[in-house]
Amino acid sequence: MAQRKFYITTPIYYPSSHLHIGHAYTTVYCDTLARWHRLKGEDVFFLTGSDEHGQKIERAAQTAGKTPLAYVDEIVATFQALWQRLNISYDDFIRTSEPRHHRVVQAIFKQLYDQGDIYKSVYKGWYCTPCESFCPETRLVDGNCPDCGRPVEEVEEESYFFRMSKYAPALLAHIEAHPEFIQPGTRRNEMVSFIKQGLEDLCVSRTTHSWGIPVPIDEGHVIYVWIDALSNYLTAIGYLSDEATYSKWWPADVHVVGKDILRFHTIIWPCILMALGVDLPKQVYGHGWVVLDSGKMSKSKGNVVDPNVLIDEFGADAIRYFLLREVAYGQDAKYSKRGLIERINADLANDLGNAYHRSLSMLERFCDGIVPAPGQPEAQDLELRQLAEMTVAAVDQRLAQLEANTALTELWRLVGAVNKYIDTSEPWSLAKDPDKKERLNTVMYTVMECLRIVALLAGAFLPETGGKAWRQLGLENYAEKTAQDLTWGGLQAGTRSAKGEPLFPRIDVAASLAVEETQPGDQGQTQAPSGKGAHKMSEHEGSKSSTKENEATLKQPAAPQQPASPGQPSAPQAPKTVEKQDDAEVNLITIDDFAQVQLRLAQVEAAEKVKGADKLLKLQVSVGEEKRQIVAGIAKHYAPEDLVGRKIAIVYNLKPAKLRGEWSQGMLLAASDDAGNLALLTVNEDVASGAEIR
Ligand code: ME8
Repeated sequence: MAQRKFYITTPIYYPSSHLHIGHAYTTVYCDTLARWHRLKGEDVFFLTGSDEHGQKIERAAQTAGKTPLAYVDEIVATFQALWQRLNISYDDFIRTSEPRHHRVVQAIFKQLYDQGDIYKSVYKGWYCTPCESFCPETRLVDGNCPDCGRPVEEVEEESYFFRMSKYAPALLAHIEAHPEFIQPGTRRNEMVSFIKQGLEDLCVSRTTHSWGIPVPIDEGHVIYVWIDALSNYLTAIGYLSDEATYSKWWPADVHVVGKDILRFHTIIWPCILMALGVDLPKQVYGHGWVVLDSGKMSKSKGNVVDPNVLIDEFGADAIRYFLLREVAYGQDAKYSKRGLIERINADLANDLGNAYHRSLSMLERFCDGIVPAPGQPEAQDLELRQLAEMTVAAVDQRLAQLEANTALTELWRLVGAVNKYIDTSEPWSLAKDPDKKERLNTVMYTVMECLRIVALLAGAFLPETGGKAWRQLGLENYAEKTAQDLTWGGLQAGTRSAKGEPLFPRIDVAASLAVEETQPGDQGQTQAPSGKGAHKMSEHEGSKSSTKENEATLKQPAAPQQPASPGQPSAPQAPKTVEKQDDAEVNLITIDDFAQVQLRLAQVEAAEKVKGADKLLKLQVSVGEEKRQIVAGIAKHYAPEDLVGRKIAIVYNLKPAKLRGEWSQGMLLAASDDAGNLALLTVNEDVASGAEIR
């Protein structure tokens, strides 16, 4: 059977300014689809590029004292650098200033002119330079552009026009016959009613600037934006230059755009294509906006979020994950730095990172780091296997429906199920009983095989992480894997794992937001934290603090000697000098100091001794939905089995640290007296695990 092809495009972005996370979203989204279709063994062509002509760029270059080409060269280089940092796997980057594109655009213009679909007339009306768009007076909003809200300029000039109105009936018929053509479906009616209002002929040339492709039959004119820009989708695949390549890829399987330019792609572009006698793209998907709390990102508001700054701080995959996860199909999504960090901590560090880290740790401890051969599966093993198989199908189905966010939800359901399976099958208990070796092997194999499948599935969304996870499992040649490798049982017994650092360190929310607070010009859209509420979100990060340091912490009393009560005013009402003296003597802290320590109730799910450390116990606890491991110096006072099921108080936002090679993600609280008695702090009433202690 012939190999299926998949041709996907992003919009070509204007190099009039730098790209922000909205542009990054579109491109990451397309990259995910491209990678997924490649994994499925399809022949993929993924196109992106830059839309370089026009008055706006000409003016910006003038202001910068550069030629337009020198100006765009510099900015386009930053686009390409950003795509490299985000691991965008495009097959071609088209620049509209390239000669290959000039030839195609001029030929298209000439054909349309020769067949009478382009004619010369006079344009009189309103023009929005930022949008590169003419606007009928009836659409102006308070005299401003209806799309961007900025002032329009009145222009009158001789122009060429494309007879778009002529193609309206055929376009309507096409939309009706192909309901999948405009995505999301909710936007289809909007487009249909726009067409039904009557399409005006489209102005396709300008004389007010010269930075563009000259009209082939009239040197005083340059071809105006949409014929120039939209034709990039044809140029890049060899239209009019390489028939075989062109007919291999066209029609495009999906043009992905933001909702701002859906109309251009579902009305102007199809009309041009119909006039040329070229098939229409199979689908055009207009996704929603990435917006800020303060509304839309815009240069003039000074609130655009630079993806480079976020990649510097959190890495490419964290940004990719956030964008793909937050933007629901056809909907707008909010970006805030806090939201980003919460996603990283909850989904990447806790769920995904923890699943690998704890599993690989157990494989090392219980199986010498070598994947064992499984024994007879039990019901819960088969259930997990079934879920893994269903997840492969579900991710595929969601991506076929262009829903990257729900595809991730499906994948995370599997990650969550792996964590739960570990909790309930308790490999640490099985490992203690030599009679249960076969059961342990089955459990460990099931876990590792799930994680192998997760690593492959994750690659389309998080290419760096997928590869890293794959290597930690001891596997090779990640880039060469295909959907066939998603079949259950692909993991060979005997594979030696290579556990490394956790895939995602936890981020300290308060510290990260505090950096932002000190750099107001940087990511000015996010509110700086203040007061107790802000600290409540604080979580701890992957830490390099030494074992020694943490053991010292464990031995110290958990609470200050004279803790401030929650109702206490934040500073004593006394003269400053006295206050200072008192503070020093009794080690007073303010209520704000206290608020920095997050205390939570946790439930002990499992406990065991730490090998080679007679004072330490290792507890698996749940804090609400979250699973953590805590190592505590209480082995002399409690037997592991006495702790299971107990609710204990923990310091929730302590930096994780390693104790005798084991991660401790928090600290439990205990009271101890001089006689050597020790008792864990717990609650007498039924309060849910995860509850805050204040
Ligand atoms: O329109 N949220 O280029 P452009 C999500 N050159 N996506 C966003 C976004 C946001 N806040 N802001 C921008 C042009 N985008 C033309 C396109 S195509 C033949 C010509 C994304 O630089 C989204 O994909 O203004 C939007 O359509 C595109 O960037 C606009 O990029």
